[in-house]
Amino acid sequence: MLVEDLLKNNYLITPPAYYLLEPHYGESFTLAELIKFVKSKGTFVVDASIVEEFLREKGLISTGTSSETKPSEPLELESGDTEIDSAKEQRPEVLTPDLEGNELESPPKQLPDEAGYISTGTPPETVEGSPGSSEIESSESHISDGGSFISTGDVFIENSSEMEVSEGSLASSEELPVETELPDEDISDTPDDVVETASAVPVDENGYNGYSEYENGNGDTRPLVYGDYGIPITYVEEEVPEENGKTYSVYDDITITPKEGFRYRAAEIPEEAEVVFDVKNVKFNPPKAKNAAGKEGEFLVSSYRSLFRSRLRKMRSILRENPEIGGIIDIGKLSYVRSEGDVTIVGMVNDKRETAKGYVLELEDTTGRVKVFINREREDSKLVMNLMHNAVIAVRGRYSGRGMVFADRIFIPDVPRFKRNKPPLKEKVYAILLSDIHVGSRKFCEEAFFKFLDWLNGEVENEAQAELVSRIKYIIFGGDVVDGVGIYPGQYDELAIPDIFDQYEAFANLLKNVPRHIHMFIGPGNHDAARTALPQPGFYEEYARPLYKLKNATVISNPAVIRLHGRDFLIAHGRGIEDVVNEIPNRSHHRPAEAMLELLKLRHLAPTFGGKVPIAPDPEDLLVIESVPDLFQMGHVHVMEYKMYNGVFLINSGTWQAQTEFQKMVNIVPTPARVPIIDVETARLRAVVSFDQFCEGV
Ligand code: D5M
Ligand code: ZN
Ligand code: FE
Repeated sequence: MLVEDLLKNNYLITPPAYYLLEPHYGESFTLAELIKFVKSKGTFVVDASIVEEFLREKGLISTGTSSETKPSEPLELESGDTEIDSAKEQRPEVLTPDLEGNELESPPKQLPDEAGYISTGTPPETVEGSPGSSEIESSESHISDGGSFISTGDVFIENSSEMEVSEGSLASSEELPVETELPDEDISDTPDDVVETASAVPVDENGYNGYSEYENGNGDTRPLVYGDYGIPITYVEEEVPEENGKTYSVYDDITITPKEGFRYRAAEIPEEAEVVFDVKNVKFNPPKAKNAAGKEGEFLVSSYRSLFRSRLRKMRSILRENPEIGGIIDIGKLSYVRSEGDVTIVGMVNDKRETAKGYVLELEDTTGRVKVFINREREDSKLVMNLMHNAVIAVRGRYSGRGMVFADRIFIPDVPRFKRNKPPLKEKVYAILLSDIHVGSRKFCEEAFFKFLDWLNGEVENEAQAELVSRIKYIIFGGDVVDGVGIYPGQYDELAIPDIFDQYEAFANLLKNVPRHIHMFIGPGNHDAARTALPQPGFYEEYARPLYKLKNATVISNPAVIRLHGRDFLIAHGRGIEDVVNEIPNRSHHRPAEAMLELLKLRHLAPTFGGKVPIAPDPEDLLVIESVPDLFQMGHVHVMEYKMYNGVFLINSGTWQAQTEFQKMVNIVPTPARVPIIDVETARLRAVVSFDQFCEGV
């Protein structure tokens, strides 16, 4: 009711906010009051922090609640609410590389022409100008460099400029509902439970059952229903299900087989694939309660404590690989240090604050806490902006004796700059990276996915494409394979398949059409039937059984590391990106590869506790990027982008879901139906094949 009332007024509410507000709704505040308050905050997304403030102002909760639940909220460096930021944000411009110049920026997503879009059917051409395209060695003339885009089906090309689509969505986002005047009747308390009560109206002693008939003017008679307040309302007949009991397809009738005579080189190349890291395979030593009466809370505290220790231990050994970092001293032993000598400490960033002259950090290790000051004049102070809460860093400086270290150096874990020379492969073999398929959503790009399956089955348009398809041996799915149920308020109305079992059935039925010699690796995301907190061990078997039954698929955890022909692919769904966007200035959902780089440099997939991303109290921190991968894939933000950094290829794989109503409101402009193809030997992009012209107006 609260959700619908807000939606009617173009306001959104997050699930945590909903649970905070719901008990008070209709009793202690009115909808109008709430909307007025939210509007005064300049946003239309009702989130937990706004609700807490609102409830505090109304005296419904005591002050201090939020500081208890969010111990590590950024203080002065807080960059404000992401939702508002992204809502106001215009299309991102192409930023120039800010790193050591050995990185590669992918083309801006909405400019296919500049990116070297190859349209098939007409003679293929390569458009130069993809920044850093020289980074990717091209061995073929046309679908060569990292920026190549192959668009299939040129028929659709002329009238399907991506530009128009994105401009359209921008234009609509300019009329954000923030400015909308609220018509009075919208916020009046309408009896919206009328329909339910009407259907349950009992027959009274006069034989009156609340129903009468009315003529709708077309000669069509329908029962007239009186609601609670005697107000006549229209009786809406339930949809009559089709024969099989479903009004939707789960694709069980779709069979695509390889085109006759199509030769798959990949079928002849021996598979070399191994899941080298999977959360499911990690054996934990669960913490022991002191006695049989040990409370759940005791386990939790104890688990988080071991998680913290585990993170510190892992990060410390990563930091130790840096030859610049010498002997590390425990924070608890700082007071024994002779003053004025240099010390190096390693700790978790609990807090960061900007002061007039620089920054103050609070670092914690297992022995204690200390404040660290770094002057703005110091080169390394620039690193502070990009430090996320609960990341682990090393600091070198003088200990003042007053509980403060004056730092001259800050070391982030980072990735060393060296070439990882791997033996060449005898034969070219390719891997496709996908994520965020969202099967079951009305916005799932069904037709584009069918075309993709046709393509995999040899329905290609030229020799270059045939070469690509022929050598595809692996497909990796990085989560959100289905849209799920109950993920966000109002989702039900956007579902084509409202049943989670059927969503997995449908996805598996689609995957049955992937040629058998292609090995698929499928991991979960936040929309999947899986543990919501990170890491996610896999899909709940009960729900995703059809996936487990697929002959040529392996379910992986989120995160996981897959070794393909000796190259390590780190796969994670990517919720950590949300925290990056929240905490680091100038990072946005529109530029996921940049955000991924921040995580890679901090060597953690989701460092922040108590932020947007729930972290499970596992006794070991499995989200630390312990060894440097050759390729790092994430999804989640629905935008394809890639980048190179110190020998690691970072890529966000985009989505197969067109823009949802929710995304429209928060100005998330997806890049659906793109297929990035990775050359396994180099672990770099070989080509991007786009099916997006089949995904318009979904
Ligand atoms: O995420 C799709 C995109 O939507 C991604 O950019 C995150 C964003 N998203 C998802 N949920 C929220 C909420 N509650 N607030 C703000 N932004 C959100 P997906 O996981 O596919 O739904
Ligand atoms: Zn998604
Ligand atoms: Fe997601």
